[in-house]
Amino acid sequence: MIIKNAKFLTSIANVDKLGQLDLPQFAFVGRSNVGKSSLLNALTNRKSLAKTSSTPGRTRLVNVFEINSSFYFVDLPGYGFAKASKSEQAGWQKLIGTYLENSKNLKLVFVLLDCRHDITEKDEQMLEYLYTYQIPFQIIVTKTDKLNKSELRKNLQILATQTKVGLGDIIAVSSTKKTNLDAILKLIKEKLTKEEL
Ligand SMILES: Nc1nc2c(ncn2[C@@H]2O[C@H](COP(=O)(O)OP(=O)(O)OP(=O)(O)O)[C@@H](O)[C@H]2O)c(=O)[nH]1
Ligand SMILES: [Mg+2]
Repeated sequence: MIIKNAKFLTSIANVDKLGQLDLPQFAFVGRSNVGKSSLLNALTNRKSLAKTSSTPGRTRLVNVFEINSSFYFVDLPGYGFAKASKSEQAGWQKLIGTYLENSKNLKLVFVLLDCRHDITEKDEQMLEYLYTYQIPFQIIVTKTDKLNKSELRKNLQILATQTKVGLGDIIAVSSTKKTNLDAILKLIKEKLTKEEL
């Protein structure tokens, strides 16, 4: 899979507008600051298609990017952003939930976890939610450039146990170093039919 072109399509703050997305979709979820927007940029080879920030809570809307005129990348707001007010958090949660439950064209959800941290209660809730609604997902472990090989191996084993998936079912990437992005692109290709590509 080669990403030839990527463009920002729209930002959605209102759940009513979500039904208008008519191409296949791949969504990125994970706690705030885990690297969702950075991964999207790395995959599309664009420096700042999706806005990234060292300040958590940067992405507050559902941002939709059109790829190769054939599918969408959907950058969802990060959960567990401590500084957001309760009502703000509840609003995002509703937006994310409504999106995930109602997107008929949702092919796969990438659930991002930071290789340096244990999974949080919010991550567990997200995984349970995806199981409950039978939404296909793929665990992506991010920021692998931040650890040495043996630390990474150890943490991947821990994360595999915590998420109850096999170690082989985890894709570990670095957006900064552009490591292992091919594995994600390959998966995307597999999820699309010939007509959709
Ligand atoms: N070293 C390293 N830093 C990364 C990597 N990916 C993201 N970062 C950094 O992590 C911070 C957060 O990245 P974002 O991509 O904005 O995270 P996000 O998940 O979109 O965050 P929200 O929009 O707040 O939910 C930024 O400072 C990035 O530069 C990576 O692979 N390696
Ligand atoms: Mg973001």
